[in-house]
Amino acid sequence: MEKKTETKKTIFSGIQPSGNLNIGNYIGAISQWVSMQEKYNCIFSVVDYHAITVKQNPEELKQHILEITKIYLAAGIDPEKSVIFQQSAISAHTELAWILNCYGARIADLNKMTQFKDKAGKNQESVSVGLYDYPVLMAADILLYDTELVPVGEDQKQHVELARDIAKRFNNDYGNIFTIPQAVIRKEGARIMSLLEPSKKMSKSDSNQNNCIALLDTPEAARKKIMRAVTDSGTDIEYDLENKPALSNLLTIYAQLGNREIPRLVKDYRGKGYGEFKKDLADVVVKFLTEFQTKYNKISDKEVQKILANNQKIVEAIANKKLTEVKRAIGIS
Ligand code: AQP
Repeated sequence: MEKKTETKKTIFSGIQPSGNLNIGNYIGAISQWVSMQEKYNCIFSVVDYHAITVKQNPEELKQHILEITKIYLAAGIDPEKSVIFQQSAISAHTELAWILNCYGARIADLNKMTQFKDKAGKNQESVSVGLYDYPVLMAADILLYDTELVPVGEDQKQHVELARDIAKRFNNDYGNIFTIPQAVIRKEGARIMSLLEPSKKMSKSDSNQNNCIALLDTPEAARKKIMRAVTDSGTDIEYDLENKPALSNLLTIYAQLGNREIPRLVKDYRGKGYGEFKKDLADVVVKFLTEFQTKYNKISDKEVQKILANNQKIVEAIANKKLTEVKRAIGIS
């Protein structure tokens, strides 16, 4: 990372290695990060302690940690400008999370979290305590680095708001320790929906991977998924979230990955059918994936391990400084 300057704001964000990263993660989160690198001090984490809130296969988890780091790099995160690190390597994250569990977070807050309700479903009593407490660890991730901006997809907005509330409560009791963060959510593409069930979010841990285009899907597989994606009744290509949610989602993907404007696309496809639209969209997705994977395949495991090891020291120093400040404030250091 370039030297932290007083004039540059710090941004922090992360993704959990809980499955195959997909174009939703790319459009909603990673693509925003890439464009913010010049202007901000950037810290991006592979948040593996978040992934284990749901049981992971150890070998797959190990693989996904390397994979995500490579995806960050292939997407354009420049290790000369931004810091990429593995969350579990920095013990300050879990230490601060514990302190915030005690001082700042409330049961009433966690009970409101929609992601927990969605993920736990009917099993709220039997899922892990970690899944319930996930937002407090996320607050710790953010608050450790005096983060001002958190670029995320729309589903994470509620968690960033909780981090703000926790920081404000803590500051109220112990002085001005934490910077109050703010979520940055893009206007278009903040919530890419599932291909077969457009009422739900495209999610990397979806048990039906036909709902998602993974960044590492083969072009042929991605093409098939697009061609099989559900569409709405009618024949016109229109952007109408209420009446044509499936098509609106496909138009958003087209616009984001093909670098096009939605109104222009709607104009270009006037009088044309869904079949032609989907075929062209598949071409756009295949082109994007092919270019992305060419970059991805050039990055070695060794290179990734070296970046993670080097950055551990940089990040540890920042995180430990904040943690010490917090411990002093509450009287345990
Ligand atoms: N469908 C989406 N559209 C736009 N943005 C999305 N993000 C996730 N899904 C979409 C954003 O990508 C980042 C990933 O965050 P995460 O891995 O910490 O967890 P998540 O939000 O729960 O993402 P997933 O893909 O749904 O993972 P699983 O299935 O493991 O829970 C965040 O910035 C998120 O907003």
